[in-house]
Amino acid sequence: MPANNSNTLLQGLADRDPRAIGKAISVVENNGDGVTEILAGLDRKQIEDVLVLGITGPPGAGKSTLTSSLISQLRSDEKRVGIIAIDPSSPISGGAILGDRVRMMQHALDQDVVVRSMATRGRLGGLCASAGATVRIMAASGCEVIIIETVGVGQSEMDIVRLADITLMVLAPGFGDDIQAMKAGLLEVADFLIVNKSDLGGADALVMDMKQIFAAKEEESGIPRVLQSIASEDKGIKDILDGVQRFTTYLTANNIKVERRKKAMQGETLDWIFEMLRPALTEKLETQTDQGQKDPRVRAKEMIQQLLSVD
Ligand SMILES: Nc1nc2c(ncn2[C@@H]2O[C@H](COP(=O)(O)OP(=O)(O)O)[C@@H](O)[C@H]2O)c(=O)[nH]1
Ligand SMILES: [Mg+2]
Repeated sequence: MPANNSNTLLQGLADRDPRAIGKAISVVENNGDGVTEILAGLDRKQIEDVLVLGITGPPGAGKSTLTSSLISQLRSDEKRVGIIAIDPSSPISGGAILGDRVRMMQHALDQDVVVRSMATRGRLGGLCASAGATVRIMAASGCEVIIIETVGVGQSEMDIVRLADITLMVLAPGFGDDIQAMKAGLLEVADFLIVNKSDLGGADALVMDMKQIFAAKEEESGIPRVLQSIASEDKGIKDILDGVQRFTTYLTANNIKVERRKKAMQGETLDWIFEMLRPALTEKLETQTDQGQKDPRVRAKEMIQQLLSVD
């Protein structure tokens, strides 16, 4: 893409032109012409200021319903919102995606709701390589809050969570097995635990259970981290956004947001280094005639030394 086309696209982002936003995201997803110019030209201040919320939890807990309610509330607060839906590759939630689309339709005509879905499969060992760039493009197009909805707590979801400033884990009564399976990873990734479907029996017991797990976290910041919602009735949504707001202030005041971002950028940079080096290194390996005569670890060390000695 000639430089002036990249500039036109960047101007389109600044103008919040939906076609420019879609085009820019497609260019980064496909590693297309002009990708470097576009990514380098994004407004850093807007990227710095945006709030990225990660929403995760087992399929069926109500993540999409909650996301939709959060969008409605954020829109009535006049915030421009970006949504990145990570389409899980597993067939188990295939049906849910269709449901999400229907629910998302109520925001479809709103120019201040920017929606993009992406698949997890196939890139960087399952994680979605362009999610970070998509966040930044949305930020540059004026989105103030970006919600990333993903499923479960597998490795690729953990990597998506890495992109979020604040992570909300959605649970619901009746998800006992999922919750048991997740407990170990839970404390690591979640900032807030949302007990959704609080209209159903068992919600209070689940809240008590979760409060125990989150006691230390709550004490540390003085902000309640276990919250309840009935997403299907838009209940509890204000409290969640209130908590998120207070927690954002806490993170910023303690330099934690900056630290989280820094770690995320380091991780993403490393991912891209591996992604970009792999084809060149594969080719180099194939031209080596002494195949099988050296231990792979020894050869890897030699190749890295060669790489690092080049300026
Ligand atoms: N009773 C009840 N049902 C809900 C609530 N929130 C969502 N649901 C329903 O739970 C199902 C799964 O919700 P969905 O948002 O697709 O879950 P996801 O797979 O986590 O995205 C849908 O049928 C929703 O209508 C709630 O607060 N109470
Ligand atoms: Mg969903």
